[in-house]
Amino acid sequence: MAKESEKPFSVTLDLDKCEIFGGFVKKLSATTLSKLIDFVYDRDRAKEILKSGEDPLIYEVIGFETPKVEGNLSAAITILNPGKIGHEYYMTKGHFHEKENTSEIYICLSGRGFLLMQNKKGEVDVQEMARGRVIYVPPGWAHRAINIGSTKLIFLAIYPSDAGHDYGAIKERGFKKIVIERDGKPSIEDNPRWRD
Ligand code: PAN
Ligand code: ZN
Repeated sequence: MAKESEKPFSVTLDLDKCEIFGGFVKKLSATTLSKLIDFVYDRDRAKEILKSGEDPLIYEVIGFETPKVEGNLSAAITILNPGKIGHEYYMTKGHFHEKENTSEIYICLSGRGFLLMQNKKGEVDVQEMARGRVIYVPPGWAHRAINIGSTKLIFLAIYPSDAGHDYGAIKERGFKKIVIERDGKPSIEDNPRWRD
């Protein structure tokens, strides 16, 4: 078989089942609560859940990654489960791209959510995620998906293969905003842990 990206290839994205398979597709990561704990707001609650012996699966990423050289693109779906840690909805860690001048496209396939974005100037943007929404993440904007619904939030991300994922800043400071359930509804609020 030819190496990824040396030759054209195709895979299947089942738009009804929201599954991707074939060719170079593989599971790229699985994130359980123990891997997400440094990114959540209510770490005491997260510790309680972990102490009870549970380490729930929060999300999985499945797709193909071509070699990390300029000009290549990769594509992966993220399956983000519904749920909360305390009042905070399940979410991805969120990251800046290591290579600053790289953008990304998110195509939502199923579920309901928000894509929370923030740049280094501290500007924040939130886009709604629902089947059929296509969201552009410009260069320099960190991005985190949040599942505010009761079903899986599934989206396809297409990104430069050499973009790289920088989780450091988000791990340290989080985003300026958190998304929590208040009075039974999603609410975008200031992150009390945020420091300028
Ligand atoms: C996505 C994300 C994926 C998981 O493919 O990597 O949704 O989120 P975290 O990487 O923040 O854990 C993407 O944005 N790629 O660049
Ligand atoms: Zn990204």
